Amino acid sequence: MKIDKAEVIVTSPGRNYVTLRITSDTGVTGLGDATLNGRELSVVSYLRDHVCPQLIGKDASRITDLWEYLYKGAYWRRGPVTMTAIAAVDCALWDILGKATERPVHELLGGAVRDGVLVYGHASGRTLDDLLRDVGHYLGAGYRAVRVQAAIPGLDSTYGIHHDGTGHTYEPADGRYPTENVWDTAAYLRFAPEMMAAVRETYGYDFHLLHDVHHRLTPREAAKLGKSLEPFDLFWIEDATPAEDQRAFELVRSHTVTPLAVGEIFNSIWDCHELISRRLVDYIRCSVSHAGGITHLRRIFDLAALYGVRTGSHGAGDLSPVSLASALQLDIAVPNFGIQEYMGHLSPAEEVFMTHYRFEDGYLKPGDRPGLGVEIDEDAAARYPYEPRSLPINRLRDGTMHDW
Ligand code: GCO
Ligand code: MG
Repeated sequence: MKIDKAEVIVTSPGRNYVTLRITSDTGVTGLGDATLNGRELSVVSYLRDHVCPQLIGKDASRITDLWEYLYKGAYWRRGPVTMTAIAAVDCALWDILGKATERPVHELLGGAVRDGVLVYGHASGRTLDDLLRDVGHYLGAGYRAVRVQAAIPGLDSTYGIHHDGTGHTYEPADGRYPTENVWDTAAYLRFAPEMMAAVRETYGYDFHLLHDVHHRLTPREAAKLGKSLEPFDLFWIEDATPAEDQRAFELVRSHTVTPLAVGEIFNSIWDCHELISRRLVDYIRCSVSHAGGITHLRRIFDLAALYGVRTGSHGAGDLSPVSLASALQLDIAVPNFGIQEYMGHLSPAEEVFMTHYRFEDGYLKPGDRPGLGVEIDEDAAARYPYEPRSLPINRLRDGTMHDW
């Protein structure tokens, strides 16, 4: 079974998504998500100009060899653009193999080891009352795990708060410059325990509570946050410090037992092997579409399993339904699974991507369609052309650029 075609589809149904579609000479198609939020077109070029031409004529079922061919063959290893492109090829090839053998991908990975994938939803609010209402909405809908974020009193805007009640926090397509937010660590550190106390006082402890710090603290500040949140029994705090400094976690770890999660900006096992093998984190959160696809993410998860670190794949709405379908195939098949982020997708993404996973009682079920279980409608995709958007930036009150 040889690769006959490799095409890149760019579309913006609610937000921008880049999809790689590979077709075999036997007429089987496979999809891979190649979306890199805010830098989408760089991956489009990497694929169209460099990778797609090299795929033609290759054996579609030699997935690991093609992974190595693209990783070692480029000479320039790792990095988000390269690894997102390789991930898209990898997922598309798993999709083809699944369809060609009439098996869902998780069966090719060894089969399901659980009945459903525990997911967390995103609750947020401009005020504590709004946040509490939103948490109630998720619990009422059957979620067993909820991430909470609220606007910090005294700041004009805080990243991660819904604009429109959809659960999504995307940037409006209003020009080439990113939105600028102002950040104040002291105000945040005072507010975070108050927010968690309000959530636990209102809804109790019988669900998992998560929080994302978006890389904004120093190790000492992160340690202080972790300690102050211990009474509220969090499932994790995510991205407490800038993620590229793996040693930073030593200090955080030695001062708090609040579980730590990191990984959404990592793109290879080399970014996290020290964190994992030294047990400095509890959850590794790389995404299937930014960390080299199912083949490479499985290596990261297997390494994590050796050290008792569990998985918590990134699943924000800026990753397409193809990414979520791919993540679920892996989540259901790895023994050390922890949790999967689930934001869902903005309308009209459902016109473009036909998915078969379903939410039931706090879990996502990947379904048993052959392959990844997701298709794209190219005519629908063409109705939603690409719109340039940037992620926001963060400055301190005096104008200094701050960590994201
Ligand atoms: C998350 C992420 C998002 C990111 C986004 C960047 O945990 O869902 O932190 O909030 O900002 O995925 O592209
Ligand atoms: Mg995050």
